[in-house]
Amino acid sequence: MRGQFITLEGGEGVGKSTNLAAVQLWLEQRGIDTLVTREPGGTPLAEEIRQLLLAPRAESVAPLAELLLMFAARAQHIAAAIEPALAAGRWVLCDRFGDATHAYQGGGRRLPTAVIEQLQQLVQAQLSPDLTLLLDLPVAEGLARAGERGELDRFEAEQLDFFNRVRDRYLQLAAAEPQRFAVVDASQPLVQVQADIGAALEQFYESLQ
Ligand code: Z5A
Repeated sequence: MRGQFITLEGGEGVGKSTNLAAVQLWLEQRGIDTLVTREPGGTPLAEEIRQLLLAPRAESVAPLAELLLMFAARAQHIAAAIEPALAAGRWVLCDRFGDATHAYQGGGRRLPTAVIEQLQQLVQAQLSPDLTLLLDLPVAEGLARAGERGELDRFEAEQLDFFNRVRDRYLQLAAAEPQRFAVVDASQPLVQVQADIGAALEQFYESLQ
């Protein structure tokens, strides 16, 4: 049987990395063989593209060039890692996926949705997450948390307005597909965030039985 595809999404500093480990543990405790991966990245070539995308640089990057690089990395990730895992019955847990493109390149960079959807159709075809955990946090709180980490990458160096557009777009995506998204209030203490994530996973798991 084909595996399930779970993604973790959210804006800057919402706690994706922190909670990814908790989701992984939840899956392991149920004996579910899982590929844990991330975007952009997840294969050697896609990780090289990630470095190109995140590196601060003097040359300004055209939004369309950024979008095409995101989808180039995704095409490789799907072909070399995600699809083979799902086809083999493994679950895939991915730190960011296509919703991040709508939020960052669509919301943040203001690229038209129709352009993103065209590339999505080409690269992802029918592939869509079965469950998306969206960690939601006011932008200022996320930036304060992330700010404690030191040097900023090319996205982290963006302005408040950019991150507000990213958050708004994520919430719009979640409202449009409530059956796929579980929105978790990431401003709560970590223990409560993880309890809410556990409840969403439990509900999803039971829906498959
Ligand atoms: N990007 C894009 O533009 N388009 C796309 O299609 C895709 C990606 C796929 C890299 O992503 C960039 O790629 C990303 C969007 C773009 N840029 N940005 N921004 P990334 O996922 O690698 O980068 P990131 O968003 O900066 O994630 P991160 O660095 O891993 O941060 P995080 O996972 O959200 O946060 P964290 O490191 O787990 O937590 C931050 C701090 O908060 C840390 O000190 C924690 O201990 C603390 N924390 C976590 N939870 C709590 C709670 N509940 N209370 C208090 N403190 C907490």
